[in-house]
Amino acid sequence: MNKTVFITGATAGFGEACARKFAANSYNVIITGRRRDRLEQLAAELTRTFSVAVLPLAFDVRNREQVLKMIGSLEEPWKQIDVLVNNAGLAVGKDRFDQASLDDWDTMVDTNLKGFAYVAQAVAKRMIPHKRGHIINLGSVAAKQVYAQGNMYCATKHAVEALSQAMRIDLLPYHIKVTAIHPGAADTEFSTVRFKGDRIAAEKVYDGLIPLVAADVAETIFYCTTLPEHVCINDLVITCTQQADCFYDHRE
Ligand code: NDP
Ligand code: 8X3
Repeated sequence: MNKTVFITGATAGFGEACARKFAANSYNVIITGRRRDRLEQLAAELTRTFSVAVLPLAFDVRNREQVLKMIGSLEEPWKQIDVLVNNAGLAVGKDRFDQASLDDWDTMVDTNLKGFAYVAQAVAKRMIPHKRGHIINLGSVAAKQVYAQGNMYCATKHAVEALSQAMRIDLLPYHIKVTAIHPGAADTEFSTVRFKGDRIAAEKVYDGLIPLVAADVAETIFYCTTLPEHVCINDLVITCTQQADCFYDHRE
């Protein structure tokens, strides 16, 4: 029987690439995000290309009731989730601490921290009765270091790091693996969202770099799910070869 993966943020970037990678490897996929049209297009493509079952679910991870309803009401054959890719997230703005918008901060906390935790808990509850499962959380190099004007984004990603450790400890009795993946600069819609549609500012982030692309991160995430039952990659940092961490890169 095919396994099932539940992916948040599947309308773009890492989540979309994960949907393709897992479907190509015969997983049935639950794809989620707010943009319903993109979910429907992707669902049609995956069904056609890979002959797997696909369930598109449009919801906002910030809405606790929606998260609980969507995940709590899954029926056969979607009830048993083998892998969660807990990926939906964003940076909004890149401003000094004293100048940053409180609305931007709220959006990041509500999405990257609270929404992230709501989804993880709801899916963990589905995994617990089966005493198996794999939760893959998207952190960032910003979970490891704090850079100038990264304030609240870095704080939410440090929280992802902390909550990944917390999940790993508390879910030990249920044989649930918890992997935190921490990418560096990756060319997705991330920077366009961060700079609120300013394409020039977004493109500057990758100037002189051959950055990661979404498929690189999806390959790595998928690899983590292929290890034997008794082996878990707990924490993994992945950057492009020209980037060492948040502070050092070599642009040509
Ligand atoms: P993208 O902007 O390309 O994709 C983000 C995804 O998150 C979209 O599918 C979006 O869907 C979804 N999303 C955002 N807000 C919500 C919400 N409130 N409810 C539901 N879904 C939401 O970014 P990436 O793929 O690059 O980023 C994915 C994750 O990886 C994020 O957590 C990000 O912080 C992290 N990351 C990114 C890096 C990068 O350089 N790109 C590096 C390190 C980590 P929709 O808008 O349809 O809701
Ligand atoms: C995204 C990577 O360096 O912009 O998490 O924070 S960075």
